[in-house]
Amino acid sequence: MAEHFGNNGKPVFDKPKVELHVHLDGAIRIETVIDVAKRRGITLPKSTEAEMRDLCTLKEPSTLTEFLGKFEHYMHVIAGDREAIKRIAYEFVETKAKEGVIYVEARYSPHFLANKGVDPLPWGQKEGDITPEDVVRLVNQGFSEGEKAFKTKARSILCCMRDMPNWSMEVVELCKKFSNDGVVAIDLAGDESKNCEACPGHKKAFEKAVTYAVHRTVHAGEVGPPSVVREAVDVLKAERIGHGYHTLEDEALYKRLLKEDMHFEICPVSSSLTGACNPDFKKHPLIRFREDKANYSLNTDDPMIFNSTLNSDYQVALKDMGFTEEEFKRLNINAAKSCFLPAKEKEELVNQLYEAYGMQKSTSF
Ligand code: PRH
Ligand code: ZN
Repeated sequence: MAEHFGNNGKPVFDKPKVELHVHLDGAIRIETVIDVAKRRGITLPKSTEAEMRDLCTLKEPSTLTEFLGKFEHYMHVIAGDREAIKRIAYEFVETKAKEGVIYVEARYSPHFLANKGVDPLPWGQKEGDITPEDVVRLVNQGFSEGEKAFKTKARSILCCMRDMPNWSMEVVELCKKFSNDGVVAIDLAGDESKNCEACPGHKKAFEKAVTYAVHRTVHAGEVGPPSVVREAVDVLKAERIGHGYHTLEDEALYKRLLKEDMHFEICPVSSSLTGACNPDFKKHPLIRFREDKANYSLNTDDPMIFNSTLNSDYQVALKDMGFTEEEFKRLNINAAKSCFLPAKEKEELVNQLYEAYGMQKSTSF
């Protein structure tokens, strides 16, 4: 029987947190999708909220490919609509603030939310007037209004998609253009099970990212083999790894990354439902990462599709893996230290956590 991650009660770590791996488009409220669909006169595949929720969420361990198919049920509602794009960004900050997150890096593909200047136009949309650059501006607006209202800071990571290498150069140019304005890094997301090696388009974009001093994270070793992680680090020059569970299958690579203090963005609930890891949390790679005092964070990935909150991921760590309050503090400080904010802002964030946790800066774990 699958766990129920939804309505999950009291926070297990009721202290300020940092989240580094969450997709904006996987964290939309289903109520918002329904509301926007009504306003735009878009017919949804299901007529009630409960049925829509059922359609859009994964309840049992599945595959990454099936999981990625869930976006098709609702992305056409939000994409290509200024008000909706800004709204999901604003509401996202509200949700994160409620979860006790004080700093979040949210990722999305600007192309997936646009309806102009994108080839092919996603989600069967008709050509409109919102370019990928407009999308970035709209998300920025939603985030900064959200920050003012809810006091949680949100920054963007722009995603290249594994099966859309022709979008990637534009993604890195957008990262550069908005580098002092809301965007902190580039990512490579999508179906690693189908595209094991990064296409030349991605390699070129990540090379450009290095020359532009744009920070880099890559989804790798989520479902793919350790070679994908090696490529992410050695070729794409990733500074953080999204998921990275399968790194453990190559002991030499794992040891090397431990030594280099590579940050792993771990998403426990996600990994059980996408089939990335054994759904038995007692056998989860996170246990090894913790034993080795690796540098990692805990993240939701796509809470709407997993019907989860950040607390679900902390709950799994507490109940199934015996995590302690001290480990929760340590991993959040590591997350803050590995975030992509400029140095001064990062230092402020790290200090904020030390203070909230009642710890000395010199504390070693
Ligand atoms: N692994 C790979 N790709 C993912 C994941 C998962 O962590 N979650 C979302 N995505 C993809 C979706 O296609 C989404 O539309 C896109 O990343 C940009 O957010
Ligand atoms: Zn992800």
